[in-house]
Amino acid sequence: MKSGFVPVVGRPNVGKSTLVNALVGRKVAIISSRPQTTRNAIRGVLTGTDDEGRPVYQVVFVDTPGLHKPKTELGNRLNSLVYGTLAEADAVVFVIDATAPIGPGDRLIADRLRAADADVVVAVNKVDKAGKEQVAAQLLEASNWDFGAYVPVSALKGANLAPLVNEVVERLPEGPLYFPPDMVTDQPEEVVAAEIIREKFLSRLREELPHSVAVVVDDMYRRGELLVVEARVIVERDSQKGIVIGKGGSVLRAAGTEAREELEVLFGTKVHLDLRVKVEPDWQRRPHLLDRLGFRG
Ligand SMILES: Nc1nc2c(ncn2[C@@H]2O[C@H](COP(=O)(O)OP(=O)(O)OP(=O)(O)O)[C@@H](O)[C@H]2O)c(=O)[nH]1
Ligand SMILES: [Mg+2]
Repeated sequence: MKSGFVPVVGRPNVGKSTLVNALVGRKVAIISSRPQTTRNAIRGVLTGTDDEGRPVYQVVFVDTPGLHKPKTELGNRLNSLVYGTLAEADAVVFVIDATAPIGPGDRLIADRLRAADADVVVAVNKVDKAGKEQVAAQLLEASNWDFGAYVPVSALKGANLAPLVNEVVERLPEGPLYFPPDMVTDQPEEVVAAEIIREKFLSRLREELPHSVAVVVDDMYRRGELLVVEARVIVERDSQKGIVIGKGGSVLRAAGTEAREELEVLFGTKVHLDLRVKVEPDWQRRPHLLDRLGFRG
């Protein structure tokens, strides 16, 4: 059976997480229109089966943070995390955005992938939003990199994903089932819950603020019919605390309600979400706080 680990890499906001979710058929990673949404390596497992339901291949996609010019210690750690995933890669999906010109950021990643000797499939994403000529020009320019395959896709519409999967599976070695066939992600429930909560704040916050927000779930436990989720929303400054809470608590309430509703569907139970906002000055720059928040150096 063909199986292996396949990091999905690219610049921020090109649609890596949307693509991984579409490939595995479930939301394993949160999405936002803000760059630098993803902050860890998230495994999304796709197990292909034959007519009798027997596994015939298994791709462990690894969604990764967008590669960017780091401005903080967090940024440094996220970039090294991505490059670290290349060490265990059997193939790599390199995502570029069909609606934006190929830039120095994309070229830098292409160079790093070549240096790592990775077996690369380039996914030209967002073709639903790009003109035919734009897509053709993009494919032509990207083909200069001389990677293994180039597949235009729309992660959002789920278009042309089968050819992408075929190109990936073709590149995998013979290997074992790394995960049970029905398992889609190996993220702990606390992490999934924290990410869903963070997602609800990202879309409500402007400019640099989304980067300043982290969410930690401290406890999850049953109380009668209820699943109680205790979480902290961490920001970097007092002024941000006000924004995250909103006028009369409006932002906190709206984000909290939306998060609770999604958690209820996900866990199949009524949820009580206990959200507190806490200021940790400059947490993105402070190594010991990053350690505590789970961002390994
Ligand atoms: N039109 C269109 N939009 C897309 C597509 N894929 C992703 N998007 C949008 O692009 C934005 C970024 O998507 P993400 O999946 O969060 O991008 P990402 O590459 O994971 O971003 P980071 O985690 O920040 O690196 C969101 O607003 C998505 O809805 C696509 O195929 N078509
Ligand atoms: Mg992402």
